[in-house]
Amino acid sequence: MGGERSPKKALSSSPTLPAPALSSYSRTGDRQAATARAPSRAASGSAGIGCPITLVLYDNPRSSNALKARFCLAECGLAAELRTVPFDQPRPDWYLAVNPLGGIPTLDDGGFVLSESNAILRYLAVREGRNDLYPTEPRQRARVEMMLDRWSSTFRPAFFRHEAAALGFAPGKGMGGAPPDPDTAGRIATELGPTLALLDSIVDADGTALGSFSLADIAAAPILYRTRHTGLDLSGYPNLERWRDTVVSRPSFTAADPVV
Ligand SMILES: N[C@@H](CCC(=O)N[C@@H](CS)C(=O)NCC(=O)O)C(=O)O
Repeated sequence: MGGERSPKKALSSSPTLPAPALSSYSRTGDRQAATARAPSRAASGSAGIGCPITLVLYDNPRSSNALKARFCLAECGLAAELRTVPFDQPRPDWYLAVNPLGGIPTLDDGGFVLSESNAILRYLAVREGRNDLYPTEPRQRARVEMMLDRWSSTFRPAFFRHEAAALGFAPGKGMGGAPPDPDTAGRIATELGPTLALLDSIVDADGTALGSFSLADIAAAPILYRTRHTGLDLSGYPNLERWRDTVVSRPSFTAADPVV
């Protein structure tokens, strides 16, 4: 909790790709301050010799949707500058100029600006030719799409109810922005039983959503990770618990600097 992270953390490598080099650009959310405080590596626009940074992620350490994007960047071995957008509402004008809807995250790839975290995941996978994450074969791709949609429409909102009570959510402040309410969290955990059982019944038994690691796992990982901090007990749901433990154990997830 608390959203603290190293401003210039060297991130560990993904299993199959060179070390990603995400670097925090600023936590102020103010462009001028960001420029003034940018770590030299980010300010020089370079992730290393011969490896220029072209990607900018408008980010917040405590945003689960931004963590999805950071996880995907790390999984793809991509370097990016991270520019912190404050949770406070209304969003600053400089960010509304980037994303008029104000949601976090947004990716800027050399002037191509893209918001909506799932769109960012799809774009990065296609950009990097990661057919393992986002298959080109129509039926395999459709299964990933189905899981992404199911997650967004059914399961993520269910988990959110519990997170909001357990961690204390305030609109415009995010998780941790309000006092936790353990009694309500306990009641909601009980209510979530059938939904957790349903999710347990549809995810693969191998520790991934669909039988091999894909964008569906990247999209769910931040919320699965949060259950380790909210006290939501998954021990009665073996596939779900294995899914969480497998996905959040990936080096690329650690490299994405998860913050609850
Ligand atoms: N559909 C958008 C949602 C973006 C979104 O709502 N992000 C959160 C942070 S995780 C946010 O900006 N919340 C507003 C707030 O908490 O003030 C996406 O997937 O990128």
